[in-house]
Amino acid sequence: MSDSTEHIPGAENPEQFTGLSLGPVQKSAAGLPAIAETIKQVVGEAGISRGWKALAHLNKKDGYDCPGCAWPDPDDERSALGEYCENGAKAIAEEATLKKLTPEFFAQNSVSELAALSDYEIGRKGRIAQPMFLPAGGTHYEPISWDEAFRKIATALNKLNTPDEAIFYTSGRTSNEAAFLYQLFVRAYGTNNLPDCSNMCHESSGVALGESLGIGKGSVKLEDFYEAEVIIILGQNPGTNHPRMLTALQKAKANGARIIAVNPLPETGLMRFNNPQQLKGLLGVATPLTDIFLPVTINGDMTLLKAIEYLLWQYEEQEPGRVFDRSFIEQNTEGYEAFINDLQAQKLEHLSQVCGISVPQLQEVAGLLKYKTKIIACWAMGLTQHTNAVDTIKEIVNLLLLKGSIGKAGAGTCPVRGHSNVQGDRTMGIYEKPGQPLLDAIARNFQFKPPQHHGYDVVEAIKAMFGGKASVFIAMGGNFLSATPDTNYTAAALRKCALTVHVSTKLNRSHLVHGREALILPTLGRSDKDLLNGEEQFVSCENSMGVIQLSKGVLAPVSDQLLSEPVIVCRLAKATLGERSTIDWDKYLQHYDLIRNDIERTIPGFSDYNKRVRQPGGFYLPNCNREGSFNTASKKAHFNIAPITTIQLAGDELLMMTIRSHDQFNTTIYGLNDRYRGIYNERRVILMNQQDMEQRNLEAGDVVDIYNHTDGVERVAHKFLVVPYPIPVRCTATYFPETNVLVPVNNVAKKSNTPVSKAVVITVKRSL
Ligand SMILES: Nc1nc2c(c(=O)[nH]1)N[C@H]1C(S)=C(S)[C@@H](COP(=O)(O)OP(=O)(O)OC[C@H]3O[C@@H](n4cnc5c(=O)[nH]c(N)nc54)[C@H](O)[C@@H]3O)O[C@H]1N2
Ligand SMILES: Nc1nc2c(c(=O)[nH]1)N[C@H]1C(S)=C(S)[C@@H](COP(=O)(O)OP(=O)(O)OC[C@H]3O[C@@H](n4cnc5c(=O)[nH]c(N)nc54)[C@H](O)[C@@H]3O)O[C@H]1N2
Ligand SMILES: [Mo]
Repeated sequence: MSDSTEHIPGAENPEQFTGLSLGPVQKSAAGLPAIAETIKQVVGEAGISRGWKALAHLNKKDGYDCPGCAWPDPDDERSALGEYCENGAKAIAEEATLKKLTPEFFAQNSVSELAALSDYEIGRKGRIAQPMFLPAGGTHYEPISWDEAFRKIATALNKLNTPDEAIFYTSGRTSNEAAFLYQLFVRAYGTNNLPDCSNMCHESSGVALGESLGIGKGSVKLEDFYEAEVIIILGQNPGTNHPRMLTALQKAKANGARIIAVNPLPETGLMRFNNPQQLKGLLGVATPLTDIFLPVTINGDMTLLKAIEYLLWQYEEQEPGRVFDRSFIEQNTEGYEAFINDLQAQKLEHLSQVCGISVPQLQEVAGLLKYKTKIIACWAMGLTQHTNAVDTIKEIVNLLLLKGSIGKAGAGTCPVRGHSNVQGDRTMGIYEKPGQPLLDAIARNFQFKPPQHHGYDVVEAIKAMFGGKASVFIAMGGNFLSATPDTNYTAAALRKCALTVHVSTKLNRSHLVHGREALILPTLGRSDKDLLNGEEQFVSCENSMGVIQLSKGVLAPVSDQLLSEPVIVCRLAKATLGERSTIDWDKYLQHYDLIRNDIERTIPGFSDYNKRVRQPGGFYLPNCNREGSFNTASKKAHFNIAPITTIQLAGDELLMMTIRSHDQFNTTIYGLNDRYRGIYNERRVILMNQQDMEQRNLEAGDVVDIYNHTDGVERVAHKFLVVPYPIPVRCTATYFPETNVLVPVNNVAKKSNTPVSKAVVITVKRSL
């Protein structure tokens, strides 16, 4: 047994705090501090000339796609100052760093020593610079050649009783080209076990939109923001997680749009914005953004939406045909009558109580929406990571359908995606439940019969490993251990594997909580120059609004040992499938254009891929909703009727949402500050309402342990500092991933199977 297996997996049981200091919640987002932070981060990690080069090419039409979020770039003019934001720059700094992990580093630091570091410290160590192998029983990773690494994986895969005993995870940074080859290899090998980060992210959106509207993607384009009359933002913190969205919101406001924000927290970025790319913003003149802020209770959104619909229906009764878009409803939808019958039976007072928004405030919202027809609804993790997430998102659709707000300019659905190519990976077939058209296209084009039965999603994959049904785990990026729920359970699951393999840019905790043997395969990041046979290559990505764009790295890789993701997949496929492969992997190793040719033949919407992807700004994929049609079985959009569900809290229980601070990208921790929320130099905090603190005799800075007891299992996150915060009563917030140890693996959203990371039932106790 390696000594690392004695370690508890997370940074969840620290010996000491880093030194919390509290300041005021910031009044506006971005401005000069954001620029200062950008420069500090990038120059600090990459040096001046490399850092400047990295920033100069970020999100330019001939540059590379930001590895930060999936927010789109403007189709027309791109800012001369650069189409990036503070947090995009942090993502670049993280990747462009000149620090690297040499074999000496791994020789000096045992796995268990590294596991004792915090996530922040682990990330600071630098880029992985050569393939590394941890032998069974070993205490230190050792260098290994690429050929030997591929041979080991191939041997492990070919030894399994069935291909379904292997799991192939994908995070959302993987390019279209790499993702397409990866799913092709996995299916040729014989399984659909392709869980991805989407399972924990916007899966609920995909399911809800697919069932209601016939396409699992959003319908709006960036330009729609500039024409919208009302923009509703639910469960999303754009100031931190999609900062360039603030520019779009600012422009929308200038054109007369009104903004409604629905969030338990008064997130700074939703309130006011100092555009750092405008002189006014630099001088500190902020644009107010939100017109109506609704501090909904955690998981109160569906009730809130129903209350708004109820009021709109009352207005419609008073002025028939003026509030609802009757002709849109008649032509394009089904289920309206039944929906209205159900709505009529609701009690406004009750709805108001459940969602925590007063009747007058609800009336204000309904009054604003009454005669408006161009409405955009945006949402992210605050809606998707709940038990009733799919129904809540369908409730958004209900509202938009009533108003005829889908398929016209200035209106529509806008699930704001997370990872920069998470949407593209799905388009390329990274999906454990592939549709028949994809499987048929693969069979036709590649002369093998792909497996037809569904594979494991993330939660099923964890359980399969735990239960001994899967024993080889391969990850194309990401940090599975830290991103998934129930950290201790997941750790036990990974440790039962015979082999865990990570294709990674940076060291993370998933390398340190491993199978009997483990491999780390270093890969090029988005900003790295990718040379194949002496020729520079580019890859392509799909942003949140369905635009396919090329991405070409510009920086010299930190080591000549890094391989690109497409090359890694090809070599792994050759090693594993050998003679039995019907796919010409060597072809793809000549030029990525040849991968794109095969994508074009297999995936709809990519005609003339190689030509169109080279056009400045790329091209839009087809989107039926945008074009005013609905690809459901009946060709109509569906009204959905769902019951109001409330989470019953016993005596001293509270609800906890796990959220992102301003200084992190998912499990990558850039720093210890959450500037906008006024929380500095500490991540182990729990944000609580003053009233809940008083009831428990707690004061700011007191140390508590946090418990969850779902399914009779005691889960504890030790030692968190109490921070009083404007958050609804009985609601609390902590940072992901420190509290993933509390998220029960069995508590998942209905239909999408997404872990419920935003409504964890907890109790807090003063730490002894
Ligand atoms: N800088 C940076 N950018 C990122 C990321 C990052 O970590 N850092 N992550 C990327 C990824 S993968 C994703 S998915 C996105 C995530 O982007 P977000 O979804 O904005 O991320 P979260 O921090 O999870 O924030 C959820 C928001 O929902 C609110 N919320 C929580 N529960 C509820 C609820 O029940 N109802 C309502 N109405 N609101 C609720 C929280 O207060 C918070 O403001 O960002 C992407 N971009
Ligand atoms: N409690 C709680 N849990 C959550 C969430 C939450 O809100 N609350 N959010 C969920 C969401 S929305 C998501 S998307 C998941 C994220 O889950 P993941 O995508 O698995 O996690 P990340 O932290 O984004 O992965 C970071 C790692 O990816 C690797 N990496 C970075 N760039 C590249 C690259 O270009 N190529 C390769 N091969 N590797 C790269 C680096 O080694 C880095 O350590 O977490 C989910 N987990
Ligand atoms: Mo995400």
